[in-house]
Amino acid sequence: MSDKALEDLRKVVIEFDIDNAQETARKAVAAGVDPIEAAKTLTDAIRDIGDAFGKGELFLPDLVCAAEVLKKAIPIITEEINKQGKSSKAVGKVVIGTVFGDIHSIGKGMVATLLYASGFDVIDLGINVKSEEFLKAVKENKPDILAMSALLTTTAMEQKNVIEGLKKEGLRDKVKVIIGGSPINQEFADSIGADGYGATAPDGVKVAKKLLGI
Ligand code: B12
Repeated sequence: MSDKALEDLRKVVIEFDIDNAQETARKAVAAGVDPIEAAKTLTDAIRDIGDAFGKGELFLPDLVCAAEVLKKAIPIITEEINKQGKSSKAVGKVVIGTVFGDIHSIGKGMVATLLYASGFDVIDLGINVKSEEFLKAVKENKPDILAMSALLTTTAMEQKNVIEGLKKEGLRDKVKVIIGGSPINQEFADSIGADGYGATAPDGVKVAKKLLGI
């Protein structure tokens, strides 16, 4: 039953079936599918769409429709993750956002959800977040961790701009910085002076906890 539910979730993405996205996600939850597994299935499916777009086999409207499917399905899955996961006491505070020039929200949203479900207080600044806005949020909220997402090779360097801004403002040693997004890897994270990198949302939680010694 749960394999069929996962198959159906994959199908709504690759068939751009926006109308059935919510219903399919609800059915998956009702069938008792592990919500993390469900989120991974949706992610893998949209990555395949992205790869086909990268190869010129699909076009921008296809990306938009696949993203719409995820936007409808993910909230139902994340609600379930939250229901199952949230512990009562905050283990730390995170400010998170997608960097300036970048409007990709889905991966950042998943990282935010899993951090929340793992007990972190999460302040989500959204997408297209300017360096100044990250710095202001760090000053005002004093988070333990600043998490940044970038999905474009052209916006990845924005993560470095923010780290440089933290240094200029004397804030660099007050917050741990973690980064992620499809063009990011450990080597890049090291090269811009980030404290951690996660390839997936669960990795993000692991690295955040490790940095705080939890
Ligand atoms: C959906 C999508 C869109 C949607 C976004 C909708 C939305 N609300 O997010 C729309 C259609 C708007 C879009 C637009 C564009 N896109 Co787009 N998009 C994608 C696609 C297919 C999927 C992204 C996604 O949501 N994946 C699912 C999530 C769950 O995965 P994820 O984002 O990678 O996040 C995971 C990890 O990376 C990690 N993670 C992410 N952030 C963080 C942060 C931290 C701290 C940590 C620890 C971990 C972490 O955890 C997440 C969960 O496991 C990708 C393909 C791909 N392979 O990524 C292309 C892709 C990213 N897009 C691409 C492009 C080119 C564009 C456009 C420029 C297209 C255009 N010509 O206009 C615009 C750019 C707009 C802009 N200024 O940002 C390229 C980027 C190429 C490059 N290397 O720069 C890709 C790779 C497609 C391709 N193969 O060419 N896109």
